[in-house]
Amino acid sequence: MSRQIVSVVGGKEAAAVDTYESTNPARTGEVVARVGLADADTFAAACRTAKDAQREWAKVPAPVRGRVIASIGRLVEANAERLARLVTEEIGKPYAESLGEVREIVDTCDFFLGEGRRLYGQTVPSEMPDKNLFTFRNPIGVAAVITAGNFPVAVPSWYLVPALLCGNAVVWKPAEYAAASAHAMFQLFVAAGLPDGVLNIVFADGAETFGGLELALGEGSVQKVGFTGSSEVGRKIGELTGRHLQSACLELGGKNPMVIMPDAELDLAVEGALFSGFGTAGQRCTSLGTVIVHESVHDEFVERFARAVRESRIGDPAQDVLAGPLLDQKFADRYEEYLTWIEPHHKVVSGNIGKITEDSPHGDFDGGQGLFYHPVVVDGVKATDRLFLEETFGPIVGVTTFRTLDEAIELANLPGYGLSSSIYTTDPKHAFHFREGISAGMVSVNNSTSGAEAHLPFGGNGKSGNGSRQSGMWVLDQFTRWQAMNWDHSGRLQKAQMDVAEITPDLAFRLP
Ligand code: UN1
Repeated sequence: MSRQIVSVVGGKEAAAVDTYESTNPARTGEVVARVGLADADTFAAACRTAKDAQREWAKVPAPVRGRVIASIGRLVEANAERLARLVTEEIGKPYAESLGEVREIVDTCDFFLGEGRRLYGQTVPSEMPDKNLFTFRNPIGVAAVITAGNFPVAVPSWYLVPALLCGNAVVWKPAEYAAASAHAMFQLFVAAGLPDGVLNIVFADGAETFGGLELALGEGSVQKVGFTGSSEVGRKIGELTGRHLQSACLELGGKNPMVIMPDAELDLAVEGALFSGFGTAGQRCTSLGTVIVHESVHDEFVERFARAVRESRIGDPAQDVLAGPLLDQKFADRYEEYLTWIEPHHKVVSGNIGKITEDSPHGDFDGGQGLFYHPVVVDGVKATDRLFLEETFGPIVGVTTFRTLDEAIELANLPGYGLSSSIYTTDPKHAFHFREGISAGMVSVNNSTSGAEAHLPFGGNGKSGNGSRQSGMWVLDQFTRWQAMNWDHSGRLQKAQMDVAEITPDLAFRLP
């Protein structure tokens, strides 16, 4: 029996105007949840409810809010297998990865529960006597969080946990094709004791969400937007928030490069390329885009990489497989379009392309009733190719060559994204030279492009984001605003810059 779920605003179920069926991409006939979709007015109303609830939530002492975060972590841990099974069922992520994803929520809670007892401000010396300066971190108000479904619970937790800890209220709009996983996580957060209205979940399509956000920004009931999704939508959200003098935390696409130096350990590089290219069926924003391999090791690398890809296990995500299906039909359709970017000068070295079927199996797997696709390695990619320049969300990796490290760095930066990157080398000089030159927010050395840890800054530059960073202490600047306070206890009006003591130096002094 499939679940029926609807938006929850202020602790109450909200009206739906449409229904969406979230299906299991490994067996597309199976409905995981029937999701009631709300309209723009409901989204805006949720933001007003959040605004009211936020006032009281901000008064709860931060250490007490930290205890709520601790409880969320415990609840998620106690429900880890259930939640991970649901993620696997709904978006087809291999179970081991789903468990890792759930682990990432717990890691995030572990980090922020202590922040409740820090949220440090500063004491700062004044330029005048008998005057004290302080800084305080204030909550921003209401955060509207709009997330993708490839990480249906971990990535939302990067926004939700610090936002709530800092004393904000949240309206969360998850991807509809991952609605059941999101709803389950929402229930765990609420069970930790969050007062009604502090966290609200609204299911809506893109157009209604955008309309609702526009209304809410106009009414002054949203002070921050957290968005994870495509560069195209990110641009629109950035424009909208900018028009209302608010800021967005944008985590967008990637065309993540992996540079392989002639001194690299090739087997390690192959393992890294396999996981970051085809783990999660290539559907991470940190997934590998293009391998940029030194021309002297190109043939050897491509041969080993292609073999590893051909021998990889694809299939039922409940089993021990490298990759399951694509997230949803919408993603499969888009991925099929990327396959049309393969041109006559390219060489597909991995075998078949397209959907895995009885007539086109991957090993002994015939794809069953699911959205399973062949992993594709395209050699001979040129810097002017669409395949090289644009994100191709899904299981396809390009390969190109270089002569000098500077040339490799130029190629790596060329598409204009800047989320993640990787270099395989045994020479520290190369690693640091690469780090300095690469435009990405994240750099891996002898590791895949994906798999960032939950307490490092996560985020991109260029087409990958607006420079905002999630995770760790860095995200605090997204969910708080600094307030500066000065307190003069001299009993007189001391004017800054004017009533300041001066000590006169002898600037003409020189050593004999
Ligand atoms: C994403 O795909 O939006 O580093 C995030 C990684 C994961 C997060 C990916 N921890 O690959």
